Amino acid sequence: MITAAELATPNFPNWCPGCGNFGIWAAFKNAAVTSDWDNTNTAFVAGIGCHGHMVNFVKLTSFEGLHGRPIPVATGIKMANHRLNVFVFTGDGDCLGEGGNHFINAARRNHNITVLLHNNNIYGLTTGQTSPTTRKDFPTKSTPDGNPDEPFKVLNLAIAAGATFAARVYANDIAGLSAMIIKANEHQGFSVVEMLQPCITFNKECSPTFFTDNTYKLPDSYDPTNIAAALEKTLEFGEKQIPVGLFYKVDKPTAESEFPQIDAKPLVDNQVEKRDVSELLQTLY
Ligand SMILES: Cc1ncc(C[n+]2csc(CCOP(=O)(O)OP(=O)(O)O)c2C)c(N)n1
Ligand SMILES: [Mg+2]
Repeated sequence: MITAAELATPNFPNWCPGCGNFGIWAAFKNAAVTSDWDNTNTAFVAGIGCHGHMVNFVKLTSFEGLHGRPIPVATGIKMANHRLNVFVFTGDGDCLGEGGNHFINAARRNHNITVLLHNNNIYGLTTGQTSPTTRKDFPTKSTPDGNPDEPFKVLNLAIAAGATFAARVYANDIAGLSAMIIKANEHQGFSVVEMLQPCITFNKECSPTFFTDNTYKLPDSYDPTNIAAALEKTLEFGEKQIPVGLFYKVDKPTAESEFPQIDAKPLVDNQVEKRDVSELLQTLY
């Protein structure tokens, strides 16, 4: 069994004290220890931003690439070896701004990966510009007179694009987030967990009290299999009115299972042998 000590790196996170990334970090490590995720069965990819520093603080096979591109790297890893649990840590800017096209198309294809979306409603690392989830009229460094644009409704977008698992959790609810990460990984398909993350330095509005005061848990009577009801629920966002929990879940074939050569066995298990391709090349002249 993997232990928390084995997941630790020598570096203590340099996130601002009070940053929601600490809750996400703790919840993910807790999920990894509970589920025995180690370097033989798990890999993760992170985007660029404060969230992306996760690669420095969790000792598992990981990759941090270009801004907005963690999802294509993760889908590549999953296609090459679908035995692995594959996670993406991505920011609201990374996932929905620079990487928006990757997000919607990976959802549409139902790649069997788990996207952990750090939604602090701001570009954190670059010190506080408007992101695609910043609320309309909110003043930021890039829009000092107020954001003129409407934000994305993250889970509405995810479900409409084809995500087969869509949930929202407050980042500092460590036990709840940890359980949701495990559930999202168990789901066979494209899972999105929107994590409501305080950025205490560059978004004074989305503070821990803002989230604790205004979130409520979806009731047990809520049916996450009804897509129309789920899409409607994702539109709800207001004072004392931010639902958290599992909004939507449906079983559909994953992208990987649609390819018989991958479904039969992971690509990495195939023997690579040298072949003479000169005859094939002749056909191209
Ligand atoms: C292609 C590209 N564009 C812009 C940047 C500059 N940049 C680095 S991080 C960042 C914002 C990240 O915001 P978000 O994804 O919300 O992550 P957070 O820092 O809030 O965790 C930007 C714009 C970059 N590195 N690469
Ligand atoms: Mg952000």
